[in-house]
Amino acid sequence: MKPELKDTALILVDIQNDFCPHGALAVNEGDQIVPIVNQLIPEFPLVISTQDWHPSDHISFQERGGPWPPHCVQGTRGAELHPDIETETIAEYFRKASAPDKDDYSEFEGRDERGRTLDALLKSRGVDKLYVVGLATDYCVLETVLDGIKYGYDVSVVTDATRAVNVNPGDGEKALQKMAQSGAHLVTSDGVLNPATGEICDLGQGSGTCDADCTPNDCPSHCESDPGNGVLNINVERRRSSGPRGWPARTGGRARTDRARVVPTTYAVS
Ligand code: VGL
Ligand code: ZN
Repeated sequence: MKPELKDTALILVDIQNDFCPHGALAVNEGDQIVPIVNQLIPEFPLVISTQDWHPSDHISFQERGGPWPPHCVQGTRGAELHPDIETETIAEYFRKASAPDKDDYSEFEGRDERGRTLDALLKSRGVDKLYVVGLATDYCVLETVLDGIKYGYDVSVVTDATRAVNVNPGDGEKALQKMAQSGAHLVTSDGVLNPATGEICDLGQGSGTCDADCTPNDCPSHCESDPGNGVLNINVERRRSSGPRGWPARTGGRARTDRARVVPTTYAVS
């Protein structure tokens, strides 16, 4: 486990057969996130998996006037998690949208086998940061991330470990933008697994990745002293994170976390 991911949970949103190729509500490339998710799992002290879990007469199904073909019907193979997910260290499972007359996209509406909500479980474990992966970007990932922020968590979305339904082209991109605008961090799995690469410089004006435009003036704790050399000094960052002689780190008045924040340039938020 990475020490910077203490108090952090990884939430696997609905990585189920029906949302993967050949499934009842197949998400393009839905299965391609599985190897990435499997790489992320060992890095987190708490891993939680969720399922869309509908009765066969669910209100979201087209035969009842809903938008979707029947999918993730309780007890069917389509509702099972993708078989290649490494489940050994998944600590908790939540299921949602299991009453016939109500649909839910947010996993915060789900319950575990003891009837607990996700928020109650997370708070009982002292979790205050979430990393969200899974299916689909434009529905359950989106609503789970927005709810997570609403419930007070620091939420990161691992963008390459999500895929969108894209009922309308671009829905997935729009959903990511909405998450970022709502305060979620958009990160890549590479940034989580190798935090020295592509770290976001958010101390100076014009936050952006530490690249050739980045000077020590912009981001004194990130850059090597050589102006604009584009090299991250991760050791300096680590030293500063706990501050001198027991004092909190100086952050220029902005809340900071110790971990790397990586924002792919296409989704960069100002
Ligand atoms: C989902 C559509 C219908 C999801 C669930 O998990 O994103 N999408 N039901
Ligand atoms: Zn559903």
